[in-house]
Amino acid sequence: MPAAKMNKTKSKPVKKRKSKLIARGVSKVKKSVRAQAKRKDVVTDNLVSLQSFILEEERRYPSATGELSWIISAISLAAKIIAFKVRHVRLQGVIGQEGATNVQGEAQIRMDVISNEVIMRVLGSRSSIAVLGSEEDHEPTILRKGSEGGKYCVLFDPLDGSSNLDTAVGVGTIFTVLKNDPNIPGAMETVCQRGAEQIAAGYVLYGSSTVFMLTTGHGTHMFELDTSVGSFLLVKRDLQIPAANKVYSVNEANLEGFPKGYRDYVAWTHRNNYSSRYIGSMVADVHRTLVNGGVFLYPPTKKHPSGKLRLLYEANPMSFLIEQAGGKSTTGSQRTMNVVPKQLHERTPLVMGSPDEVDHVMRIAHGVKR
Ligand code: AHM
Ligand code: MG
Repeated sequence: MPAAKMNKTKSKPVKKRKSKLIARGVSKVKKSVRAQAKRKDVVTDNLVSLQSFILEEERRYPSATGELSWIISAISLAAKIIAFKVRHVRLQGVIGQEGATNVQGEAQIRMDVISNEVIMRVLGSRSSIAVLGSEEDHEPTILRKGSEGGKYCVLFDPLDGSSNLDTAVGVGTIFTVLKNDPNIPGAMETVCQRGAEQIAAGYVLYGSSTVFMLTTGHGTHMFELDTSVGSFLLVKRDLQIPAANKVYSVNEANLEGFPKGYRDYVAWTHRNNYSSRYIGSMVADVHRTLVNGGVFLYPPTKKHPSGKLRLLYEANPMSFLIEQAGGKSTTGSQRTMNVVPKQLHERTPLVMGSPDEVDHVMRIAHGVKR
């Protein structure tokens, strides 16, 4: 066979095979992009950072001064610093107890103190803040009074669930922003506002990824920290909690000490094919509940007859996020965000999550037969 002919006959099938392979490759890529787009947990929208998201929110209000945006931005800076420390607790030698107890009489973990300092430092310089209140401090800290300005108060739990740090379990920062009324003289009175008055609230979960959840009263939005660029990026706008899911989250070891109605509820879940999930770190338990549905509860116990969780900087911000995602939150006797607080560290019983699941708890806890 002449050489030219040989080449022709041999090269044709190679070219064809090549173009077939390319075509197959392209269609595979197209399919995978389509499949990704269908999966609701994959971001296919434009990339939006927390900073630009806040600016976009701010534009809803022509009279907005941008002060709230500065506060949220400062909290995100604190979150990045704390996230780094949480991920390196042993390497940085910050594991273990501080040796002191906080105002609640609980042993302070070193990271509680460090996280508190970080948040105090990033928020302390913001001229828009009048009062800061932390789980770790006895009294609210007054930064500005009366004519010195300060439009807002920020309350926070710097590192919730910190006793879990030893075992690398997810922990978190919870915060809420309230309006400051310069006419109210005492800091304690100023911060004692109903949850329904919150201007913004959120939490940061330092888990297998670092997640920032935020609400300013227009839905609940989820951001994830991209460590390569050092920014929280929007991964879910307007998160909706599933209406129901057969999962309850409670420290069942306290069962004997629960009021009868809550014992009945737990017994009811056992008869009705429910699953139990309890991490013992509120931010992680509530985050799972928000994303997957179910109910998270901390009822009154023998040890904590008024509940264990703190109303102002744990229950209220979480309730705001849950309600904005279509869920419910109650103290067992009223909407959590309607409680009029008496002091910064007040505790409350809490039931929150998917609306149908919260209804089940309340129906059984109040002995309503169906
Ligand atoms: P903390 O703020 O001192 O960390 O305590 C709050 C934590 C929550 O994260 C969690 O939901 C709860 O305490 C767990 O309590 P318990 O160990 O009694 O189940
Ligand atoms: Mg806490």
